[in-house]
Amino acid sequence: MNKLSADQLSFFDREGYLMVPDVFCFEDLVPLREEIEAIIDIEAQRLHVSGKLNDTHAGASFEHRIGLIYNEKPEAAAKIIQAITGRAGGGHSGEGLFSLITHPGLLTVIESILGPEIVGSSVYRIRPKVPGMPSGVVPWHQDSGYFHKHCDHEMILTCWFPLVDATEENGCLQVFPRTHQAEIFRHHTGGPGGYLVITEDDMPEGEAVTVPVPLGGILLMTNRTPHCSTENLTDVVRWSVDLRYQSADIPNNVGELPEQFDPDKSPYEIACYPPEADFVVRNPKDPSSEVKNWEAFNEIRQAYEAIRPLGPSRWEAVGS
Ligand SMILES: O=C(O)CCC(=O)C(=O)O
Repeated sequence: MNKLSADQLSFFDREGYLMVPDVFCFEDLVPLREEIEAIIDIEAQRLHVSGKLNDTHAGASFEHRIGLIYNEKPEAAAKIIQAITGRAGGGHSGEGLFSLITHPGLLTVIESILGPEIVGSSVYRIRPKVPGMPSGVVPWHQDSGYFHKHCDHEMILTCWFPLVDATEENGCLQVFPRTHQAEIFRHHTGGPGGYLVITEDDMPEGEAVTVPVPLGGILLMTNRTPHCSTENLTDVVRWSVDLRYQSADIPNNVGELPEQFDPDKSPYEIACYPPEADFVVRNPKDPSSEVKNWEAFNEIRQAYEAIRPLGPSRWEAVGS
């Protein structure tokens, strides 16, 4: 994979987003798909044995299985999804995911925007948008709404990619272009699905753009690009991953254990999102600082899964 071209970079700077096709080949995505399938299988069997699920839909494809389970028993599907996403969304730290986070072609694209010293930013998510499941629909927000205010003017690059083709029909993302140079819009807690939301009154004027992403492609966005995702109107589960990267000089918790978190430090020394672990993925100046293997990545992520430092709390509830 090449670096982004001058045209791609100027599109990203102007619009606040960029879709890049063919970053991954299908084989790159297979290990993560298989990891997810294995968790679904174990959890479905467990629920079946305890009488909480009649049919494990063992023969169904990756694209359909959790949707079929949801149709039969929504609570069983929710339990299985939690086994994949963990306590708060970023709990999976398998080798297949690590190989995508550190994929050399992807990091070359990321480097075009952030420079050569790249930190894997703490918030990543694996999302199944199951047809009919309300929590799959994510309302308008800027990712910075979730981060500490002192990081509002830093660049935390979101890299969103699907594990199946993401189309308008199955609920790909919509972005609000050319608004990422503005301040953070007001958000509220308790939006649809329990997410943060920019309510209609606080949304900027203009037109949203729907961004389908074919399998293998990625959607890049800034942390100040408003975006949302719409309902899945198909019978295919729109599995996706959103990763984030930042340059090494932005506040982070690299090298800090969760029990060492000190909320009284000067704000600029506190990571943009303290509850989960940041980790170095590329640093040509100091290669020894990179998280080189999956075991080290897994260890640091699971330490934060066990003990989650306090996160930002900067918005009021909807209706308050
Ligand atoms: O995948 C989705 O539906 C929403 C993703 C999103 O909002 C994000 O990556 O910040």
